[in-house]
Amino acid sequence: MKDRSYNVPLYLLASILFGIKTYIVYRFMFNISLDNIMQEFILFINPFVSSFAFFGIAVWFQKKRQTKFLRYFSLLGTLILYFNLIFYRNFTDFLTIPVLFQGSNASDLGSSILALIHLPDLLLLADVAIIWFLSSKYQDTVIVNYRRRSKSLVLTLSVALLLGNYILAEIERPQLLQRTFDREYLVKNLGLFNYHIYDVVLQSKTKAQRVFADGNEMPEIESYIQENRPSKLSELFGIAKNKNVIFISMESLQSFVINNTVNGEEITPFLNDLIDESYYFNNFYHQTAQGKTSDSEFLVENSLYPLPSGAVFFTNGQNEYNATPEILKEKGYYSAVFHANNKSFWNRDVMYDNIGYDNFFDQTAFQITEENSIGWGLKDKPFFEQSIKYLQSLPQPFYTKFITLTNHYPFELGEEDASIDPYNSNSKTLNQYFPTVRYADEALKLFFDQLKQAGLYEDSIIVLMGDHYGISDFHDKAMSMYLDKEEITPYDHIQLQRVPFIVHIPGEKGKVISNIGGQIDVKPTLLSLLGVDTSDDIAFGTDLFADDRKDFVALRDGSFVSDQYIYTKEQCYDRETGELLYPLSNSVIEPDVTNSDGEENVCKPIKSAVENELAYSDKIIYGDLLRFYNQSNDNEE
Ligand code: GP9
Ligand code: MN
Repeated sequence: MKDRSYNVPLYLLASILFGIKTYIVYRFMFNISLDNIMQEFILFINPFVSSFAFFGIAVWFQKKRQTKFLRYFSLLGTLILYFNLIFYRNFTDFLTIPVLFQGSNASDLGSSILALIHLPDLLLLADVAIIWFLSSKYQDTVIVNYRRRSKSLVLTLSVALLLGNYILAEIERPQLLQRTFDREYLVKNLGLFNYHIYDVVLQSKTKAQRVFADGNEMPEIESYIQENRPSKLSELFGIAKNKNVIFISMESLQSFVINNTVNGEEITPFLNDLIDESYYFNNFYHQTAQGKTSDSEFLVENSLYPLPSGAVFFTNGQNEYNATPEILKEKGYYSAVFHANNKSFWNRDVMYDNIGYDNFFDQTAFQITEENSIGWGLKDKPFFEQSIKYLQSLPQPFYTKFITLTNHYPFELGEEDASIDPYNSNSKTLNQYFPTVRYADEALKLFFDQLKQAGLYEDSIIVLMGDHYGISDFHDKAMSMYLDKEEITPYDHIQLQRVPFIVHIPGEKGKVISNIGGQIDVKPTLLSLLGVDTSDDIAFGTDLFADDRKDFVALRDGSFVSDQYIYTKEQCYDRETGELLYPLSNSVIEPDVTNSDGEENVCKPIKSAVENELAYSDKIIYGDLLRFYNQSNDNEE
């Protein structure tokens, strides 16, 4: 006999049960960090939003199909959730399409899989059992047969909820989808299932571009690179042969703070002293785009440009590369990265593995407590302190990269760590930037001392680089006040994209070098110091110490700096004086015609060269072209 009193629509019940279950898994089985109430709220709603959207589809089917749909979708959803959980228990990360189909991670699971399955996990099937039970016992009452209007209403509601969820997520993390910071962010803001859909779309796009590439573009690119190579090795070639490399990526450090003061206090006393005993490049530009730190890493390791949008670490983290750690491995180097953040941030775990890093000391390698962290996590001083023991234990020679974190927007610092006062302007961001920069400077000083104590200093070269800007255009007014300028012009904006690049070779005097350069040049520069022949390398940068270098630095948005000019926003400036050369300020003329004095636009030829170079680099990445190049190289051997 059918019990007519039980008539909750099954699709609704399924959404709620599945929502609750997903929330429990998110909150208590995954280890998702929640920094504020808004994040808690989003994490709470998204399981329900996505399960309603999926199970809501059921209303469009007739009885039999609807029953099947609800049964099998709750089972499938549970399996997806569960596979992620098992994967997460081992890797503290979420599944991605490449991991499933080609990655090595998933296969590593094999042996340990039994240990990752826990008996209480069976409870995760509870709602599936309920759905199956109700759908067979009360099929007539729980399966809905809506009119078209109600069906559309369910659909409209689903879309509205998804949209609402997305808007909240965007508020919490602007450009969440374009930038793809971190799988954890995507999961916590959009939910696991929406994350998987996003991942599938992203991966198919990448795949499609790759499929149509066959490598016949390579010879042209190769000859372009050969033509632009300096004809002679630099005088410093091999000066640091077989030395350890300690590369320090300085979060948000811009050049304008170097040898500068705030409220009458020196901002970076340690760096200012260090520069006197190092090679310091004061016209060195960052070339990053949306992938921020990861873009700077990409430039440094590969001497290729990051992508105009998205983070190449994410979109093309599985490409074939010929990165510095791989090259140095052949020379007997051991390589490691130190960074006290979630290893999946910027897809670093996947990318590092792919480009040959032997070890990644991520946040799990560090003792992180409430006291020793601020803002994004572990403070720089304890970060360096805790790293030393690991560094000492590495086989030598080593190639290591340290990525600092404290000087990150919003530049928070406890009173006990602030040695100088904030600036005083309408921008809290700029005001707080100075004390955090100083903190980072002090952390470096400590690190150098510890390197010396540990006996690691003498045999190493230490390279420091700012990863990207810290103060965006948004703070131009405060910035112009600080720099004592009337306004920040587009020319000033480009000049503010300079970041410090310091090569410290113990025992060498060094000097200030004012030639222009950029992050793209780090790989050839470093390899040349280490005495590694790079004449076959597909790299767009050149050794910063070489004489006849290519005379422009391309920024990722197509702006450029050349020996003589700075070009940005269709305007061409004299690099030294900042004078606007073209177009004249009162006329809006297309940049490829002459100015009102009939003079040829001096920036135009360089502009085409820059566009051409960026396009070559993008082609390599989108088409994964190095898989053809590296292959043909290997075959020749
Ligand atoms: C995160 C750190 C900061 O791990 O590298 O990233 P950013 O926001 O600067 O790219
Ligand atoms: Mn950064």
